[in-house]
Amino acid sequence: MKLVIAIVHDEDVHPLLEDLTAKKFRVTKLATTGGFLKSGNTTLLVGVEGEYVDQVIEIIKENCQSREQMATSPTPVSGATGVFIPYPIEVTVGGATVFVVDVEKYVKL
Ligand code: 2BA
Repeated sequence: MKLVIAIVHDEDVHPLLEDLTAKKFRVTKLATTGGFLKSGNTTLLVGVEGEYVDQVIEIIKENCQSREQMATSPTPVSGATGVFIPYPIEVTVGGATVFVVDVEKYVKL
């Protein structure tokens, strides 16, 4: 068995969950926060047999778009006055960040 861990944009979650559950995949949704932007995103856990991993990734791909998002630079630049001025930067977030890991044991009690 494999565990697909997908970090996705909050705006993509609803249709993605609909699609996964309609195809009978079991999903757990976690509210998470990206370390770089420090804004909310969503992490989905999907436990599946190995043969279904590609299908899950395909469904994630179909439902998740990449977006341009503004952030404040984590390393402010120093101006001529020596004052540190944070400046806005644009980053491309997603479609999705996906990890696939082996599940050593799966038990339902
Ligand atoms: P964040 O850490 O908030 O990152 C948001 C976006 O900022 C990233 O989009 C990337 O475009 C940019 N970014 C991140 N770290 C950067 C850095 N050190 N320098 C310049 N730009 C940087 P994505 O790559 O699509 O990642 C979206 C979210 O997925 C991340 O949110 C994070 O929550 C998660 N993620 C991505 N890669 C990960 C990894 N290797 N391990 C754990 N979580 C990861």
